[in-house]
Amino acid sequence: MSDRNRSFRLVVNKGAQPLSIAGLYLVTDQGENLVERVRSALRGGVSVLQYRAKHKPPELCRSEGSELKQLCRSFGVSFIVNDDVSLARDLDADGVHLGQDDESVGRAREQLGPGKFIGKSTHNLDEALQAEQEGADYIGFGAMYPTGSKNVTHIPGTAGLSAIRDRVRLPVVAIGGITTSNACRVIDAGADALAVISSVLSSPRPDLSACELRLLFNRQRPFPRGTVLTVAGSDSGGGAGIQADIKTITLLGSYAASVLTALTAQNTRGVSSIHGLPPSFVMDQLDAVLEDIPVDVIKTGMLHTPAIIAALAERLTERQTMTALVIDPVMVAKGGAALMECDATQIFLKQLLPLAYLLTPNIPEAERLLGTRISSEAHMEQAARDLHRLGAANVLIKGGHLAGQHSTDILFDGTECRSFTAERIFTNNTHGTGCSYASAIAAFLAQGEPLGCAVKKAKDFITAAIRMARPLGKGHSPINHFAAVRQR
Ligand code: 3NM
Repeated sequence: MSDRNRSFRLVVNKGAQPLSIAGLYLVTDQGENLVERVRSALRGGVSVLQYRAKHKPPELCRSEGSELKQLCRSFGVSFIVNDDVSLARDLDADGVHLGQDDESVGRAREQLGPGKFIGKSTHNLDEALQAEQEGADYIGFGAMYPTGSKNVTHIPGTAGLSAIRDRVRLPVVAIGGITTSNACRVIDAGADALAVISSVLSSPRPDLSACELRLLFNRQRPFPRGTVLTVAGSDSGGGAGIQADIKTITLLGSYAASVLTALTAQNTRGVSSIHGLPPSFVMDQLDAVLEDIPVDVIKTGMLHTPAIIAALAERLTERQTMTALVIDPVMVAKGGAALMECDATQIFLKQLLPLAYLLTPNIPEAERLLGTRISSEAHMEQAARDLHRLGAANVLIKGGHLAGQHSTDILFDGTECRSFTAERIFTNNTHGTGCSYASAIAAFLAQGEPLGCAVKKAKDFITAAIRMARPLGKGHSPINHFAAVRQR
């Protein structure tokens, strides 16, 4: 792929951002509440919307198409019409996508005029080269996998995609059966865009599914790869909090931005005092970062007060686009100091937890959030399911507080539970473990790793960092971020 010419044809949309065919390409389905589901998906990070209105009456196509086009305009998303060149022209769409049986690229270009995208569905190298010769701007290529959304007869798959990739200069939009579980393979095979219907539009949370798929494209970027914003408290001892987060994120190869919620006077023996920051100043920091720096993942740690939690939840809900949120529900320091005020729990449960892409409680935190006792892996699994029911899309319960030769964490993604097991290291030198683990997961997500891989890599990192901790101070020594990264 090294000498691939990715000279995308760009069109400028009425003075707004240049549009391109890359990233997440959403194709519409025939289900109910289409506009609302598309709105949610656009919030999650769609780059291109293709309106595919099979068997709908022309009047409905015009009104629904027009509404979807306006929605795309407000998000800066390219709006493409499937098959129907006249509809594309009437709606002043950004382009049209043609099937093999539709009219020619040249004819469509004549009707739409210059500066519009024309895409063509292809299933093999000959069709792809033919589309290029005809003057298409991009090709659709599929199917990648069997799918229930269309009766596909050709399945060239990722092997077929790799085989055509270096022979075709146009952007390639891979399609067919793409899900969060297989999308990495399709991107790694050379897709410039992923076209999906069901994995986003049949999801109970189109925004989260779109956000998850969009993040995977970061795997193509150079290092430092991806940006994580940590919202947490300062630990003057440097072992936990914002200091641990920034070390972890930076050493693992992502860019770290930070918003401070509180300053703690702290060392390895404990917290001696806390100076909370005014919620309005916490929000000023958040706004300053988000209005300027493209943040891929937000990670939260010590949020301290109900007012900060409520303000953060409100800001994140108001934003036009969604950013993946990893919440480490920090409540009590190792020495017993309260890092979340007691009356904050209800606000946290009601307002912030439902915004979580991933929630990462340890056992005492999960117990406090749910008001139950957790003393086995079966209880952990139940707790993960219960916290998912309260609104967190994915829940990782960390088993470090149980006994035994192994330390097992349980991830529930709304469908299945997965275990992540490592040797238990019998040590007191664990200061900063929770902050660093959640930051490592956030960094790997920002680098385009799917959730299961991000957790596995982060677990390996944190286990090594605990194993290689060196005595420092008179209490719980901090983990060794530097040595753990060198060992990878
Ligand atoms: N075209 P889903 S596969 C519209 O192979 C379409 O040309 C295909 O839907 C092709 O993301 C397909 O739900 C359906 O699998 C894609």
